[in-house]
Amino acid sequence: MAPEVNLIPAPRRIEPTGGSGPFAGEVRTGVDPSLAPEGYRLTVTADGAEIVGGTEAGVFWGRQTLRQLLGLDAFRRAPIEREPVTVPYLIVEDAPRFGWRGFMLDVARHFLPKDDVLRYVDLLAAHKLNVLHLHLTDDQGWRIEIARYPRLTEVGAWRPRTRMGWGEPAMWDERPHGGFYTRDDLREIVAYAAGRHVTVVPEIDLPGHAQAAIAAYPELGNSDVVDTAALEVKTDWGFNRNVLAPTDAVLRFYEGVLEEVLEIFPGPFVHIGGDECFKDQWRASPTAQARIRDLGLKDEDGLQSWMIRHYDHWLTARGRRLIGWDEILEGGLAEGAAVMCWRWYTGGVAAAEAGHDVVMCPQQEVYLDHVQADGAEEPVPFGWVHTLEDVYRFEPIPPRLAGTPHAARVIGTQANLWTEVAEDRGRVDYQTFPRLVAFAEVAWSELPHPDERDFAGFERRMNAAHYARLDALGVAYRPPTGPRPWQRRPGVPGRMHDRPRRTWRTA
Ligand code: TNX
Repeated sequence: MAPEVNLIPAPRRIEPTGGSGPFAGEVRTGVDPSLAPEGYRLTVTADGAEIVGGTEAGVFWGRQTLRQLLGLDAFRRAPIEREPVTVPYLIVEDAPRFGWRGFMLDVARHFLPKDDVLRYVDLLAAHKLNVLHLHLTDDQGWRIEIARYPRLTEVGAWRPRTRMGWGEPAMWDERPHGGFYTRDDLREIVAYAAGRHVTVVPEIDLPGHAQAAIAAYPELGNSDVVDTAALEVKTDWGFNRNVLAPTDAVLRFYEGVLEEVLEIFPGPFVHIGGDECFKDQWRASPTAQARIRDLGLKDEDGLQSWMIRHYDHWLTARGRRLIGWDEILEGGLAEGAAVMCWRWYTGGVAAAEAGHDVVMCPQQEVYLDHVQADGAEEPVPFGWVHTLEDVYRFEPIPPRLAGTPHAARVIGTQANLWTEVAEDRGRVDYQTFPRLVAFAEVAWSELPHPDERDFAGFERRMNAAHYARLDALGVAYRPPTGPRPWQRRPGVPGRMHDRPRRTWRTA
């Protein structure tokens, strides 16, 4: 009997050509530019396998498909089977739906050691995801070594203790936490990812989410309204009023940071954050108010968009493109800038209609820090419930754009893992898997309308083959039956969103 073919993400076309036989190990590859750039054709016969890709990336994705046909040994670090594996003879023709198939890892809230990041590159590649967005800086930590500003990591990468969970009563892990990647670590991550056709997108978050930088260099903050010298790397979570000052010195400082970022990361996109910038300090600050007057701006929101535009032009002049969270849209952007939509579909729709490229990652659908089931056993209560099925039924093209020319502005989609309540690799694995597998199929495969998606078929492939692949890869995913005892976090308080979750259906 021919072995079952349980490919994830589902390819466009599978044509069994009859029979099966032992795989002798031969793989011939080639490039045919008439195929889609990341597309491929995989042919398995008694003579071995042939993979023709539209580019080398296509060949690489074809190899990932072949790997799934080759059984679990192909997912272990060393083979353990003595017999050659039996493969079905077939032709697979395939190409991705979206060019940006991303995953964001927040290494700022909790530092994830370099080895774990490299492992995530492998896990993304195995699922045909091609963008790793590293959220490198935030209030709670600065994780990228910058040669000209050593205090960013000497001071900004460390905190004395950490809020455990995100609820009341407050609980603390009294152990100091921190860490950072050297520039060479990051070059290694970039090179390792490039070898797997994964692009690393660095994020330097400004003008909010920057308290770790202010703790290192107090002159970056609004020192005319708060004692920035007394600020420390933040130890708990949530909105933060301590934001960067809108001064020339701050603009120059971050240009210095970005110059080093550009040296390390060769990709077209640089993420500058732009989210959740509280304006209280700017309202109170004579310096900020003088700036608003001098620039002839309307208000503090104008100031934020002036700062974002500054880096937009700065990056464009250096041949790169700015991408930021959907708040950057407020106030207008330069042409090449792209928007990452995290709040419903609203920002994505507005950005696409204004002619900007968009990556859809709404928190209502694909925030993997949110819990994946109801119930007291689920660690750690946060956000809305996004089940595996919810993620499988996520539709990246906003309904309002579907069928319009603006839909082409949606260059892709991304799942985001914030790590306030995911403190180590085990928690990161648990929150990310298996939902990232469903997400990978959404990003790669041409799935029908969410209502018509065959979730039962996806689950069947998961149960028949893919959980075993994750086991072979050593992924500590959430089992379909719920957390294992050591995956629970009894007593760690969290906070669920009280507003009802709005989805693509109601957007
Ligand atoms: C909102 S998404 C944030 C993050 C938090 C996240 C928690 C975004 C641009 N900002 O700072 O970590 O919610 O889900």
